Amino acid sequence: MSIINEINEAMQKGKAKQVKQLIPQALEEGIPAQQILNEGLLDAMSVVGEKFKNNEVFVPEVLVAARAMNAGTALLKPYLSSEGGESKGKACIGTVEGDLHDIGKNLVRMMLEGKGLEVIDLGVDVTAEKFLEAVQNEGVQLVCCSALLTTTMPNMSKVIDALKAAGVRDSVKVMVGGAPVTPEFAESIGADAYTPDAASAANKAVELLAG
Ligand code: B1M
Repeated sequence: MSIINEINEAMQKGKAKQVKQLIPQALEEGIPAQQILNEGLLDAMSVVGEKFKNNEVFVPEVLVAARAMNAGTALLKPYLSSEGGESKGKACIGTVEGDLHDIGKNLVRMMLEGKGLEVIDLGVDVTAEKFLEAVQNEGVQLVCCSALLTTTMPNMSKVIDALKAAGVRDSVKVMVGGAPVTPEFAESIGADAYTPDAASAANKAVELLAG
């Protein structure tokens, strides 16, 4: 079995320790970090997601897979985040109120940092007020909201409303994303940008801050 398949299998089984052992080996073999992320970790998480949808696995299994995923992405971070240097701007990122999914959000943060942005990670279940505080108190220029549930997606709109009510909407850019989010939804709530994945989010962030 190839090492990528071994990572994929360990990931699906939620074996974080094994994932952490295999990733450095794969890197040593010269496999690019992006390939390990896509084929080893993200593909495995899609399989877990499909099984979850079909009631073949349940929350505990998904949770251990998520832990393995976060452990794996942490190891890949130095290889994915390459640009560094002087800060290109300040962003905050969080998963919106009511939503505890953080894997995608963490990947987006990692890619933004890789593009040289300073990023304040507000975590999960972040209220509109917390996003607003980051803008008012931390000098944030870009607000990034992630949502994975159709039920929490509308809370992105609350973030924009809070920025408007406080009179700071025009001084920041707002980006939204996450599996259920669409470009139409982003436009309907008045976000500045929607991107479908972490890499395009990072490119868009640089573009928005430069503009
Ligand atoms: Co949940 N869950 N979950 N879950 N979970 C989904 C999202 C679901 C689609 C599964 C399913 O039914 N097939 C479903 C949502 C259905 C819906 O709303 N339509 C669901 C559900 C129902 C639930 C619970 C309600 C289950 C329950 O309790 N009965 C519950 C809700 C808890 C809560 O949030 N309040 C729940 C709980 C959990 C766990 C805690 C067990 C765990 C999360 C652990 C964690 O994150 N630390 C979990 C997981 C892991 C999933 C699945 C399996 C995987 C999500 C994931 O991490 N994907 C998911 C099924 C699936 O997606 N196939 C599912 C990998 C990740 C890299 O992708 O987050 O999409 P994603 O991020 C991508 C892009 O979307 C984008 O870039 C990322 C990388 O390229 N992106 C952005 C994300 N944010 C962005 C922001 C941007 C730009 C791009 O700009 C700012």
